Amino acid sequence: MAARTDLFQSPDYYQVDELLSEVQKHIREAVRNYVKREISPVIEEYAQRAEFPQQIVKQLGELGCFGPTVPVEYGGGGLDYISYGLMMQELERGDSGVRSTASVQGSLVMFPIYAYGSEAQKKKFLPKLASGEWLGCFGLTEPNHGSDPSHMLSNFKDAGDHVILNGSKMWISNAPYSQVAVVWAKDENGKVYGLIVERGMEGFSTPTTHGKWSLRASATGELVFDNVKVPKENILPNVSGLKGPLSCLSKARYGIAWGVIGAAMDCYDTALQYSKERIQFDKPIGSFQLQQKKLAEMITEITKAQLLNWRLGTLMNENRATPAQVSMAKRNSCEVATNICRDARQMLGGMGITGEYPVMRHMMNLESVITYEGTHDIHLLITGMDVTGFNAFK
Ligand code: TGC
Ligand code: FAD
Repeated sequence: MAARTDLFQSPDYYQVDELLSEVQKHIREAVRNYVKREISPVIEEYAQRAEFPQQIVKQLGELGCFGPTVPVEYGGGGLDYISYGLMMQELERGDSGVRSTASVQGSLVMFPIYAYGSEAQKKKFLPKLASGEWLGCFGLTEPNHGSDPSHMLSNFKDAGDHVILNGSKMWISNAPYSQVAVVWAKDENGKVYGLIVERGMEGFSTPTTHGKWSLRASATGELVFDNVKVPKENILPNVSGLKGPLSCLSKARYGIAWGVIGAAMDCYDTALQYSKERIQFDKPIGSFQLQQKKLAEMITEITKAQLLNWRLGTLMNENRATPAQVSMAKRNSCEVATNICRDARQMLGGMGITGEYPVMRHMMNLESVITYEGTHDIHLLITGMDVTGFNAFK
């Protein structure tokens, strides 16, 4: 398959660009150019082969996509949340797996070490994670506890200067290539803590998950802990309880809300161009009302989501965004993006199922994104509980 030339033109129907600062636009441009240069030409091949493009780890570190909101003194970017959102939008415009690599590293590995770690932990881990020298992963989900992590079985017991960790985690992005895993497990009193588990610790393994039809260019695996000796200095000292992992998820879900709109923008742009070039019944298919309805609805939903994301970013910058607001944006963006990618695929007819165009890859990726970081149903129930005060989970 020939390398794809990326001719993406970003839709901005309501001049949302005018809401962005020059710095934010500059950051977006840098990431967009990186995606055009390094991701779009090769990502389809990696996805077809179900292979993780390992070179992106260093590249994303150099570009500043790991921990952009972490302070500069720890190797982060010291940037605001809208800049972070724009980065995720551009990366996911390339591929959800690329954005996944960045959002796991920044929001799920660097953020908890920064927010809840000791000074020694921050100094040891953050600069290497920020630069891409090390890759990290986040272990919360277990084989029998996905939406309900409160019943997790992974546990550790006190053994003097270290603890003994047992259990397993499933569906862990980046796991097979990670040097570091932030793992959530219960102590002897059933209280949840975060542990930094390092590759090479005896009894720790990360088997790869095979056979995915989605996120094929992202590496997914298990984390298996068989009496792993974890030094006590690797326990995050400043958080306990489920709010530790859940607060990380709020940061990552925010990034996803922006990210999937990037994928939707790519599908819209592809379908729009195709509709002007593809002739049937002696006319471009874009001149038929049914195809125009799809395009009109796509650009309407993209524009609404861009504005919602921008407003949420403003609230994040002011430290006023609630987890329920983040859930609403994650859910809305995933729904909108999933529908847009499906419609775009239909507009491309038979060509829509091939790797000549990015649409089917985005469409399949989004089936994971609408499921991870809290399923579509879970986010609906979070909104439902927020507005009614009634908990419908249990
Ligand atoms: P609940 O009693 O509601 O909450 C326990 C404590 O946590 C607090 N909290 C939050 N804090 C910060 N941010 C949030 N989003 C929070 N949500 C809850 C809460 O206030 C409470 O604090 P405290 O002080 O009272 O103890 O917990 P619950 O057991 O009833 O569960 C609630 C529920 C179902 C919403 C939650 O468990 C949930 O969100 N489940 C979904 C699980 C999930 O999202 N897993 C994601 C795994 S990671 C992943 O998918 C990575 S994919 C990465 C990629 O490749 O991009
Ligand atoms: P389940 O929780 O078993 O849910 C099955 C169905 O039941 C869903 O439709 C759900 O909405 C519904 N359901 C569950 N509870 C309720 C309820 N109370 N009311 C109504 N409906 C309900 N996890 C990590 O920890 N780290 C990672 O890096 C990570 N990466 C991932 C990468 C990929 C590619 C995938 C697919 C998953 C990843 N996950 C990761 C796991 C992901 O977060 C979980 O898959 C997700 O939280 C759902 O859990 P589950 O798959 O066990 O589904």
